[in-house]
Amino acid sequence: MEHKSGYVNIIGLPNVGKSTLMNAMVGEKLSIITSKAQTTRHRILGIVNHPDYQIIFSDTPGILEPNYKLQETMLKAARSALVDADVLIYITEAAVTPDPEDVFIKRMMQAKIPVLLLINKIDLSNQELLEAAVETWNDVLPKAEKIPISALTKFNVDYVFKRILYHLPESPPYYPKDALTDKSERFLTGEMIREKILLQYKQEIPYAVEVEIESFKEEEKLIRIYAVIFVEREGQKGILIGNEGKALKRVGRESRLDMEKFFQKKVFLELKVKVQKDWRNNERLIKKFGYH
Ligand SMILES: Nc1nc2c(ncn2[C@@H]2O[C@H](COP(=O)(O)OP(=O)(O)OP(=O)(O)O)[C@@H](O)[C@H]2O)c(=O)[nH]1
Ligand SMILES: [Mg+2]
Repeated sequence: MEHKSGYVNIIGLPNVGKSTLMNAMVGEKLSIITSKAQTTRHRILGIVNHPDYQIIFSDTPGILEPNYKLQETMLKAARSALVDADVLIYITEAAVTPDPEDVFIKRMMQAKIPVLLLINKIDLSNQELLEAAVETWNDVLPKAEKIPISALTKFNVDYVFKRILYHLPESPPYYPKDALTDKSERFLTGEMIREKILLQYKQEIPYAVEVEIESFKEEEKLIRIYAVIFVEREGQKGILIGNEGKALKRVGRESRLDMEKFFQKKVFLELKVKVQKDWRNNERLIKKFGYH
């Protein structure tokens, strides 16, 4: 058998389970996952290697109407996934009705590449709802293969994997065979911190926060990480730090445990909070934070 390799791009509305699916496929926690919409902000690759194939998954931010500049770059990241895929995965939930006027759905109707339409979270759904969803999608995207899954419980995830392998083109690998992602350790640690913030705070804090890793140094027995958490306003700084610094300490502790698990090594983590006024609407700052 010839070697197979290609890009499998995962798109869908916010919060449908794109990152959960990619992590399940890759077997590593590369993308952060929370119950809040707009958790993923960057396009991130997760690579599965085998002697006979290399599958490059691409997790993307959820498709949304942008309200500020950061969301414009998030939408661009999602759009870019329509362009360079060998297999396209569109994730949805049974209760969501497709809008045939939606730009992404229109693009999928015209797509020449295979589209897998995954109806996720079926552990929360019922047969009737599921059958109705498949019927609706059959009208909208007749050529796409509809597969009910649960990314969380991994129901049918192995079947999706088989379908991807079936469609994957013959090609030499695009990345070295030991590559896991295109993102740096710095990026991944920044995301681990952002995940803890999304989980711990309510309302506007999760969306107003950006994390920058100032320094990441791997020593013999320890990884030493200094991170800055940026917020948009002075008031948010106080909420983030919390009474006697307790809230921030908890973010630090939980992030560190995650990092130690991921890197299999002891981690020293120091967090600082700074105000970067209205960064979400500032093109220069968005670029500086690594959004393209
Ligand atoms: N019950 C159930 N929950 C799921 C399933 N898949 C994902 N979730 C949950 O749905 C929420 C969102 O999951 P994510 O993987 O972060 O979703 P996403 O599409 O990447 O979200 P964004 O990055 O914000 O666009 C999390 O709370 C997940 O645990 C599933 O199959 N069943
Ligand atoms: Mg995500």
